[in-house]
Amino acid sequence: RSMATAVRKSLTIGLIPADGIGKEVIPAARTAIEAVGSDIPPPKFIDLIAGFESFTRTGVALPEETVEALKNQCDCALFGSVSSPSKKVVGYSSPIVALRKVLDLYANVRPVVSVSANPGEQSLIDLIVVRENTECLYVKQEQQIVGEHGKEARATRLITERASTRIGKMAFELALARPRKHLTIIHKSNVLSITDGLFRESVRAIPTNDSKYEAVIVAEQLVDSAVYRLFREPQIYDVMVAPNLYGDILSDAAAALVGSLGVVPSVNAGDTFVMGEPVHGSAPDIFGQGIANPVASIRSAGLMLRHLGYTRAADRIDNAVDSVLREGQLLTPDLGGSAKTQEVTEAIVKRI
Ligand code: GGG
Repeated sequence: RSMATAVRKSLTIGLIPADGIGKEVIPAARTAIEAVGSDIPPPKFIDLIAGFESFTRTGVALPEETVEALKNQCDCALFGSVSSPSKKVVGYSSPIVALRKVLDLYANVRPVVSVSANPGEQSLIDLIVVRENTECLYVKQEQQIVGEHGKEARATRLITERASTRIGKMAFELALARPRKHLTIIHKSNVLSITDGLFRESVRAIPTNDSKYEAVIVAEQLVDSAVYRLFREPQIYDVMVAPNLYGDILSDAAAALVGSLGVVPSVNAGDTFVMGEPVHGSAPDIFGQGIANPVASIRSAGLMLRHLGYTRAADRIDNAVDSVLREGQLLTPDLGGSAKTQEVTEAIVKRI
């Protein structure tokens, strides 16, 4: 689904590497964008700050200047990865979760695609996880009290008809544009009949209210059995739409089917803005060694350009990545090789 291509004299892209290997792979994505030349308007890059490191340095995880620059100066953005601590840190809140909300980037579109043996051949795995990006348990309304039997922790899970319908529409649009036109709604409404029930009903109602989606074949699946079937027979899936937490987990799991989290891209998309983001996290265990896989970020840049309507540029990026992966000579350690981030980036850029 492409955002209408406005005629632009230049394309201003906010770069937010954030934490850990985000600092190594976002520069790689920038190089790939620069390599597409006249297939996009001349790119201008604005370096922006966010992350846990920013919080420890300045006390602010998502500076106001970053949000203002994204809203007022940028056409799109690329986000790297963030290292939020697993324990509550007073005053800290995840900047990526906040950014998705403040920019109303309500859809996280995560294509999980294996590289085919030969160019032009059908990929064995070719699915898209469409993850709702603004609510579910990620509203982060948690509290702990001391009850009759000791500590009790509670979290609010928010599901609204509005958010479920708009993510559902995004998923229907994506399914409609694909050859199989198949959509699976993921939920757990046998247990969570009110929250997941509303998600399921809202998505199910979409083709009833709009005949243009009648061509889409709709299936549904409980999230636990969806994970099982994803591992057993991934080829049954085409587009999967899920509430926030299930979508997060499903897409990381699906990444295992295509080699590594290091190759899976995403875009955070709203109606007026798009932000590319690799699905992987900040990988503190390998940060600083120059061995992070740049593919997920480079593909995220391509996906972002595709979303903006720059199809040729996006195709060139995807084809270059596929060709390097297919040749298999330059692979980072997550894919069993020993190549460095920079070597893989240079090989991709050469092919773009
Ligand atoms: N690029 C995806 C990413 O950073 N994943 C790690 C993640 O989801 N972190 C959430 C957080 O740290 O707040």
